[in-house]
Amino acid sequence: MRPASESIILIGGGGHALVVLEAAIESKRSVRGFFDDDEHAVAWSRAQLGRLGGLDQAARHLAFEDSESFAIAVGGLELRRRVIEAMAAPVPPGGHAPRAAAAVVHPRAWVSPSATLGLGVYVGPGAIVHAHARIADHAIINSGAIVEHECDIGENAHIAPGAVMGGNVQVGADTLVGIGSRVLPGVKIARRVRVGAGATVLRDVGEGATVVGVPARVR
Ligand code: JB3
Repeated sequence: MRPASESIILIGGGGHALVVLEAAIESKRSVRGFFDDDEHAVAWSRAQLGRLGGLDQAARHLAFEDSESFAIAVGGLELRRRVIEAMAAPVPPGGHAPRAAAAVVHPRAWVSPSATLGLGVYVGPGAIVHAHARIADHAIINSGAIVEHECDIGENAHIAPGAVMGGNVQVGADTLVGIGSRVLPGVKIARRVRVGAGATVLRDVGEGATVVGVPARVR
């Protein structure tokens, strides 16, 4: 049986890692270090968090470490997806499947008791996740974002700082909803979409599209 009070490690050591680190510390989690190819990454140079190895070494480390969970702490969605796949890869001989990813929720976020958060989700300070919203694994609800009632946010989607999702909005996996954008109630945004910063989305958006402007149009 693994100990209950495990520490977490961060996979990534850049700007997004800094905010995940502070949210973890503020919520009384212990963070043991980070993985990043850059040994001078800001998690070390600004926050003095120890570097444990390169990004590619994280899955192997976790396969042999009984007491640690992890949080993906890079912001780029394609790189996050590569890390998710690496964590799901076959376990090396003698190792074990990594612990489930840890959700990191800043104590100044507000998450409704009826909302559900998946594994490895990050919810930043000032964010609101309202009644019966569902946030899938590894999604980011960044600082000050609002996810209204019954929204469905897909795996590894990123709701960027200050973005507002009206009630019953659906956001597909690997979709970025940009800083300060707005999505009207009931709108469905498919997978791998990019919503530009400040856009106002009035209508459904199809897979892989990039939409910008007010009202948002496909670019
Ligand atoms: O806007 C906000 C509030 N946050 C942004 C966040 C969502 O995304 C933030 O401002 C950044 O723009 C971005 O944060 P992130 O992903 O931490 O970016 P950056 O500070 O550039 O750090 C990325 C880390 O991943 C760096 O330390 C790189 O060494 C590493 N990295 C980036 N691309 C990579 C690659 N490593 C590998 N192995 N391969 C890559 O392609």
